[in-house]
Amino acid sequence: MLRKKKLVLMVTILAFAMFSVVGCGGGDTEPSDQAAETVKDKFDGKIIGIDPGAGIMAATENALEKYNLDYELMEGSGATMTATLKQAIDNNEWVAVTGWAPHWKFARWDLKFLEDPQGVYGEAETINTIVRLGLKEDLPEVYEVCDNFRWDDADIGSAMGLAEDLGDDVLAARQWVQENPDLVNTWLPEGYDATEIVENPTKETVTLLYVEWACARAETHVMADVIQNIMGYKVELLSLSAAAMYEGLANGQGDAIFTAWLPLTHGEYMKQVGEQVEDLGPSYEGARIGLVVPAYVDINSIEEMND
Ligand code: PBE
Repeated sequence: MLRKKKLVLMVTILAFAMFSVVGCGGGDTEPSDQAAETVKDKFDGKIIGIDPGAGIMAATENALEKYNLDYELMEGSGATMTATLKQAIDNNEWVAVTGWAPHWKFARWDLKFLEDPQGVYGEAETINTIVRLGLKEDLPEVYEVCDNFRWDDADIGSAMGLAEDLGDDVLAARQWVQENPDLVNTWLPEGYDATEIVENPTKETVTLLYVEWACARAETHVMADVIQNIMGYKVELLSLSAAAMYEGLANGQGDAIFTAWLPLTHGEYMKQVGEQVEDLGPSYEGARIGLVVPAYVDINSIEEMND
């Protein structure tokens, strides 16, 4: 009898305790800042950007306007963007970055693009190879290999992954070319073989322009390796801002670029250089830009960033 009474009492105490923990009884047991935390608070009011000349930065300014987002777009670089992403993921915090595919970050972390119902970031794009006028006449074999350059998601993914793992773009490109002779042979002009290395390149100097974006680094260093170590040309690599890259190609200071994202991301730059360059078409199809967040962030659309 006594035991039963004790049990009833305990159940009552337990029920009361649970009731107050859940907090149905009123707001004063809830920490007020947690209740008020908005999506914007969770993102700390920031979108982590990259270099100001990148097309994705202009597209994101556009997104801020179209979706009426009161966020600060932070400038940085591809490297600071991935460092911030890593830090947030290590701390299980929310973070929104200007992100694009192909990129090694999708293999390293579980990430997602936020939906873009207004289509500010466009559809799937192609990554094109663009050369200076006159390259065809001056260096026909170099023009030919640039024109033949084509690879898919697995190819560029492994090239970017190697560069990230080795921390050295030149060594990574050499290793990638060594590991993919069949594909490289489909790019080479007649008479060359991807497994035959030129020890001392003596032919003309070829100048390749690029920006420090992970994909552009991989494309450019792989092509530099092919043109130099298999075809025997001297290769000069120039790392520039996006604007300087397009200007340099248009005024003939550079011979080729491998990172023209079209039609949207570099649409403005291409309009500016107009007929002063030659577009050799896509090396890659299905590229994409947008806002990228860790998969655990529980919103799915850019529209929800205002909640
Ligand atoms: N990206 C990578 C570039 C093009 C290649 C998407 C960062 C840009 O936004 O211009």
